[in-house]
Amino acid sequence: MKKILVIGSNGQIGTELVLSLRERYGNEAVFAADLSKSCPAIIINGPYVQLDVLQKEAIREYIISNEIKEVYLLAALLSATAEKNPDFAWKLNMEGLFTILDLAKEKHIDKIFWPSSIAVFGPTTPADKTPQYTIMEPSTVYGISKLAGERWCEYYHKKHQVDVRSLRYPGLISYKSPPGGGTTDYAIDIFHKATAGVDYDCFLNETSALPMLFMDDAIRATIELMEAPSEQIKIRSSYNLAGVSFTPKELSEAIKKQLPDFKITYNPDFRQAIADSWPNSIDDAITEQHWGWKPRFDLPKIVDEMIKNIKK
Ligand code: NAD
Ligand code: AKB
Repeated sequence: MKKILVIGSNGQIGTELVLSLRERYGNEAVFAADLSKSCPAIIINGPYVQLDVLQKEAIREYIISNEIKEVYLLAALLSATAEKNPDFAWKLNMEGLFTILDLAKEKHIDKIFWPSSIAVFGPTTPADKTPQYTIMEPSTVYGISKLAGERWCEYYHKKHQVDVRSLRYPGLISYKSPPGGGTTDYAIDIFHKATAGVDYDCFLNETSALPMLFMDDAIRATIELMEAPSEQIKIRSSYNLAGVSFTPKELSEAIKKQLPDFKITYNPDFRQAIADSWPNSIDDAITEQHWGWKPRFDLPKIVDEMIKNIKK
């Protein structure tokens, strides 16, 4: 039995990734790890351990003694939280990555998944249908850490044959666990307000188009990438990943088709500048070519799923 560790298991992605990996590989094969002492009820169906990714020796000892062979490293500060604490964001987002890359370099781990983000792009990047290879001058500490991480992943792969795989996730939309402090979080908050019959005051302006992806697609992409034969993974920095692209106004119009009384107002805050520096939409043609990626959820389908499940 291949043993898998998900670090940052209690977050927006970790919760759903742990559940999907356990369905696929068995509950006992997938170890969840996060800062909190107790395991959240939603992932209680398998092993859980309290681990701080910044405690390098504890992480090394846990992975080596439990013979963990695959690591999904999700622990990070996201864009909005990172801007409030840039020093710590840089430390958290980089140090954990080095600890895991080094374990793979020393052959303790066979495979790593580490997520990048559309935040690697910046204000000088072509904003529409942003290609895989383009100008990358991120202006947020989060984006800088993700771009540096991408370069280190590629470096460890080339120099030390580390099997590290990565996706540039867009904003991820989900209902099972709350988002962790990003700029795209509005596209989740809005559904909770709309289904509760409450007006939504959006922290981005009505015309801010951003790339987004439904969580089911993101989890499927992650598992497909990790299961693809190594020779198909020709990009070892990180792959562009596209789903849908919409503005807050377009999203609110789509919600109003189901909840006609829903009202939105706009009150942009510091996150507007972050959104303005990111692409409007992503071109992931190379990703599709290399390992066959295709999203399944368009905007109407996302709206249906979000409203239906939040109401439940
Ligand atoms: P999140 O904030 O919801 O979850 C992160 C988890 O990491 C939390 O449960 C937190 O407790 C844990 N964590 C923080 N510090 C830790 C530490 N020192 N040791 C162990 N665990 C720690 O974030 P998420 O949305 O699930 O994102 C996961 C990863 O995916 C991040 O690297 C993020 O940059 C990336 N990503 C997310 C999105 C998105 O829209 N959610 C988009 C692009 C990239
Ligand atoms: C954020 O908004 O910070 C994240 C991301 C796109 O990386 N959702």
